[in-house]
Amino acid sequence: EQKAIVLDDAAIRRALTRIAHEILEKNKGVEGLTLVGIKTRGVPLAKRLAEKIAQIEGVELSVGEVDITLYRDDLTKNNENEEPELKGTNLEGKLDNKKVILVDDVLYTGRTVRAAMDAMMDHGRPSQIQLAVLVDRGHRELPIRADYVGKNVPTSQDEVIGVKLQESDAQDEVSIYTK
Ligand code: 3GP
Ligand code: 5GP
Ligand code: MG
Repeated sequence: EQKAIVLDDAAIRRALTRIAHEILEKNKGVEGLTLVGIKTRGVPLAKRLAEKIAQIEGVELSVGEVDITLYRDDLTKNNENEEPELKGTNLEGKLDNKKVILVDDVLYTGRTVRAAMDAMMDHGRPSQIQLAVLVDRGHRELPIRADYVGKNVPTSQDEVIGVKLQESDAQDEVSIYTK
């Protein structure tokens, strides 16, 4: 239960500002872009990136949501293959021919991102999908990588990343715990 802060509120703000600039640089502006947050904490992060991009480019991108409910044995034991389960989305018809920036708080095994990509493909045909995460904690089990990373935090299997965001936790802070 020992805890160290890896990103404080200013560091989170700077990381998101940098990622907003990287998104604009890589895509040469906002043309054809749309943001999709993975619930829960990917959604406020996607909204913050949309705000930053609006401040820089003067264009408000839309922000969609995907709900990937995890049925993993570390959380529940409802699923034999340990794949995250898809739940509702509000993406109907919004992704066709769009370059989607998928946003999540923590990237770990990659199974959540894989499920989110499945969900999006069921709701349209994006021309491209890019991935932005606040923290990459390693331990990938699939060939998935992020295009934009707030901070790489190498973890051991018995460590967990704590993510607090103003919108849900009244505070912005990323920390690392030992279980
Ligand atoms: P989030 O939905 O706000 O992103 O996965 C459900 C929640 O559990 C996530 O919140 C995440 O922050 C939290 N969580 C903490 N540690 C873990 C972990 O090791 N695996 C998963 N899947 N979720 C974790
Ligand atoms: P993955 O599917 O890549 O294993 O895990 C990614 C999802 O699980 C993210 O949406 C994230 O919220 C959650 N997750 C995985 N590991 C952690 C962690 O150490 N801390 C937090 N806060 N979330 C995690
Ligand atoms: Mg998450």
